[in-house]
Amino acid sequence: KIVARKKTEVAEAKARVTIQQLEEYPLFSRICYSLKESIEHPQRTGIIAEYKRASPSKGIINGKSTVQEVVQGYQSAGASAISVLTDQDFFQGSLADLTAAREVLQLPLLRKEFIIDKYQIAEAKAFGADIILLIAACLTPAEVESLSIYAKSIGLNVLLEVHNEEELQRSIFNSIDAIGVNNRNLKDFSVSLDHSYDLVNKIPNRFIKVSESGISDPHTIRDLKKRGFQSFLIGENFMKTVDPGEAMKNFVG
Ligand code: IGP
Repeated sequence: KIVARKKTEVAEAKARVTIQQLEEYPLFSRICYSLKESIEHPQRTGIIAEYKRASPSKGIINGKSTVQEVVQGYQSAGASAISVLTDQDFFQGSLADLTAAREVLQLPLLRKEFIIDKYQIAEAKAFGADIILLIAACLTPAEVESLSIYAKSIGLNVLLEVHNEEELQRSIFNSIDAIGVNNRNLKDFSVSLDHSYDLVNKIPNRFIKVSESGISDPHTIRDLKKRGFQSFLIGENFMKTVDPGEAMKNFVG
């Protein structure tokens, strides 16, 4: 269903602004930050901190904190990268949020979106992203390959998201930089860290390994690190507080 909705959204967006026009946007020609370099930076935490106003499972998580105040807080708490949801219907996000985040960040910025078309990748670059997400569950292997090759050709970093071994094995290409294991099942929203624990040793070491979703205590991060993850995508645990940046400071401190 989400794929059908995104196809409609992309068709409508293309009718307003063409891909050739996106390529002329000032941000389209910026040089992207490297996700790998930022994750290896010794003063940073490996955390990809997410700005998430709402979600399909929780409804409104934080309707008050603005994107700029939150991402600045995350940046000063030692985030290695920032994730901003751009999906409107499920997450109340937008491309305007992405650009607002870009304005105040000196860190790699992920466009968190259900990407099914090259057009959304051009948009990601034009609105200030450094990283795109490709969700294996929504894409054929041929699509993962062609979309990741296009993203690399315009200088973006590519994060592939998988939820099980079958998705992982069919979706590995050299045009991918990082592989994230989503601990949340996108069909029933149940969360289990076992997905990360089961898959970490099946991901080749040339990829940055990211554990995504449902991380709510520092002990879990230490455990995931021991088992081979370099990065941790965290949203709700910070966003559900009145001051997400402060919550991250306390979490890492
Ligand atoms: C963050 P959490 O449980 O910390 O809020 O999870 C992030 O992993 C989650 O938002 C996410 C997501 C996605 C959202 C992971 N993959 C794909 C939308 C689409």
